[in-house]
Amino acid sequence: MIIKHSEFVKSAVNPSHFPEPEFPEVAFAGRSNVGKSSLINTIVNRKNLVKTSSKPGCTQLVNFFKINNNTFFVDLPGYGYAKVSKTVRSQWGPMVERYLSQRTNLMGVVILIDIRREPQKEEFQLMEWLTNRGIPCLRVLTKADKLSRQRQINRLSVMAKLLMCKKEEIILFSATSKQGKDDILQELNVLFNGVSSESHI
Ligand SMILES: Nc1nc2c(ncn2[C@@H]2O[C@H](COP(=O)(O)OP(=O)(O)OP(=O)(O)O)[C@@H](O)[C@H]2O)c(=O)[nH]1
Ligand SMILES: [Mg+2]
Repeated sequence: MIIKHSEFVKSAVNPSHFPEPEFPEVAFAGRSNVGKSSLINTIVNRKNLVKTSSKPGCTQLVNFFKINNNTFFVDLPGYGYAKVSKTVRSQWGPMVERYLSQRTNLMGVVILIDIRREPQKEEFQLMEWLTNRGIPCLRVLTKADKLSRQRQINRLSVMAKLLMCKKEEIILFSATSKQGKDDILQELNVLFNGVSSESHI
């Protein structure tokens, strides 16, 4: 997928405020501070399309972006951040679940996990929930630049075992070095079109 145009559409909490599902859509999910907003900025080649922050809990609403005037990206608020207020925390689950269960145009979910952390129950629950509904997911390990190449490869093996998938099904990514950017764009193409841009057929 080549991204030529990206624009913010709106932020919303309730499905009644979501934009019409007129285009296929991919959502980005993961723990607070894992780098969801930074990943979106990297793949759309913009520094500040999405607001990022070193403080967790930056994105608290479901944010919609229109890409190439024919698809949507959705930046979901991060989970697992203890310091946001109880009200915000108790709203997270229902807000994200409402989003995931009601978007008829959802083609897939990119699940981001910090390369240095173990996957937690939220990631396993999300993956199981998606599998049960037949929604494909793309697994991305973020902040790869924090580890040497050798340690990245070691973590990839460990994570593949923990996530019960092949190493080839996990993308190593860094918003700082842009490592893995092209792999993500290629896999997004698969999610949106159901075909690989590098099909060998
Ligand atoms: N070194 C490094 N830092 C990163 C990378 N990606 C994100 N960060 C930093 O991690 C912090 C959080 O990034 P965000 O993109 O705001 O994270 P988020 O997942 O959107 O967080 P919430 O909106 O709170 O859920 C920021 O300080 C980023 O600069 C990366 O690939 N490498
Ligand atoms: Mg964010």
